[in-house]
Amino acid sequence: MTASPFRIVHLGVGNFHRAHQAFYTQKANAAAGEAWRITGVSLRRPDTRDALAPQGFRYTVEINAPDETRYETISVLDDILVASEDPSSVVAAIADPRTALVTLTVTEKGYHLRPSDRRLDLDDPKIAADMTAEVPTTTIGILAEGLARRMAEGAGPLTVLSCDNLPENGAVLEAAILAFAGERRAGLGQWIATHAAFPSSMVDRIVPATSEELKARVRQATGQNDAWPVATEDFSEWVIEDRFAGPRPLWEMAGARLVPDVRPYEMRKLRMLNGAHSALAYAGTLAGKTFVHEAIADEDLAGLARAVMTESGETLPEEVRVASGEYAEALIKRFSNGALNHRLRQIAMDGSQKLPARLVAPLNERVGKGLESPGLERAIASWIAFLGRDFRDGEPVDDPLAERLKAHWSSADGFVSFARAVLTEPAVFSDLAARRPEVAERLAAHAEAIFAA
Ligand code: CS2
Repeated sequence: MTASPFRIVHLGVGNFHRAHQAFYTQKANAAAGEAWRITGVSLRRPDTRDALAPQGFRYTVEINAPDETRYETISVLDDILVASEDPSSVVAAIADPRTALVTLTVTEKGYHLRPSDRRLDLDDPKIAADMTAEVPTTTIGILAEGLARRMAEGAGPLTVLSCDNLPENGAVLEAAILAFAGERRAGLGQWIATHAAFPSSMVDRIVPATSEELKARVRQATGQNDAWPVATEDFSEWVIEDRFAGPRPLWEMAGARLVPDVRPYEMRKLRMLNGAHSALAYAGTLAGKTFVHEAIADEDLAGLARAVMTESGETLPEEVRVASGEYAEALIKRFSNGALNHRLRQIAMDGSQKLPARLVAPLNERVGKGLESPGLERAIASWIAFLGRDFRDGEPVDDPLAERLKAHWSSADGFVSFARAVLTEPAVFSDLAARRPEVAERLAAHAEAIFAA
C-alpha cells in the first residue's frame, strides 16, 4: 500500500516559484478542498530555507494591482531541502511514493543543454561528473537518480513539470533526462518512458527580488516580521500541457489553463514579454535607468520595446499572432507598474542563455524571410555594448559564459573585434555569422555605435 500522493517536490524554490506555482497550488487546494503540500529544494544556497524555517515556511505575497495592494499568506510550502548540503535528501524526496509531481524553476543554465541542438551536453563537466557520482548534484542528475529510485522501489509514476522560460521546456527536459538515464542505468530509460510524463508549460508573473523596503511594507501592513516576503503583480498566467502520469492539483480551479499544445503560448511569452524585457534591460541600463518602469516611461526605450514586440509578434503562429497587438499593449501596462521596482540588472543576467529564444530566434526567422528587424537588432547590439561597458568598467558579469566572453574582450583589438567574436559564439548565435555575415557585421557596427555613445 502506498500513501496518497499529495506532495510536490519543487526544484529551485526562488521568488518566482513562491509567487507562482505555490500560489496556484494554495488557491487550487482551497477551491478543490485538497491538501497538496510542497517540499521546496534550493539547489545551492541555504538562504531561503534559513529565512523561512523559523516562520514554518509560511510567507507573505504582496500583490500590486493598479488600484490596490493586497497581502496574502502562503502556507503550502512545509519544508526546504538544500541540495548542496545533502543531495541524497532530495533524491529521497523525489523517490517518496507520496510525491506525485516534481516541478522545476532552475533557470536556463540548470538544464546543461548543448547549444547546437538543445540536447543534454554530456561533455559538460558537471554532467560528466554526475554520471559516475554515487549521489549526483545537478538538477538533471538528481532527477534521474530520483526516478531510478522510484523504479527500484516501485514508488509509482511521476510527472516532472518544467516551469522555466525555455521553448518546449517539457520535451527538452525529457530528452535530457533520457540521455542521462540511458548512460547511467540500464532499463531506466524504458521505465521513464512508461512511468513518467514531462508536460511543457508556459509560466508568467513578474516577480522581482525581495528588498528591505518590501519587508518594511509587509511589517507595516500585516504587523508580522516576515524575513522573506515576495512582491508581485496582480496578473499571472499558467498554461500547461495536459499530460500527467498521475494525480495533480486542480490548478485550473485557480485559473491555470490545461491545453493539448502550449507551444504557441510559450513562443508568444518568450519572444514578446521576455524579448522586450531583455531589450529594456540592456538598452535601459546603458541609458542609466535602474528599473523596468523607469525604462518603459522613456519614449525611446518604450519605442524599442514596442518594435521588438511588433517584429517578434509577426513571427508567431497564427492563433496567437492575431491578438499580438493587444498582448503588447497589456505588456506595456504591466511593465509600467511602479510598485514592483523590478531591476533591469536582474533581467540582464545570464544573457547568453536568454538571448537565443528571446531575440536571436525571431531575428533568424525574419532574416530568412528577408524582413528587416531594427528593434531586434538594436536589442541584440545593446547586449554586446552592455557587456563591453561592464568589461571596460570592471563590473562583474553575471553569466555562465562570462569567462569566455571576458576572454573575447581581453584578446580583442578594439570594440568591433570584440563584438565580432561575441557574434560567433555558437551558444548564443549558432552559425549566424557564417550564414549571414552581412547581418553580423551590421550588428557589430550597431553595437559599437551604442558602446561609443
Ligand atoms: C525576466 C523574467 O528575469 C527575466 O529574465 O524576463 O523573469 C520575467 O519577469 C518572467 O518570465 C515573467 O513571467
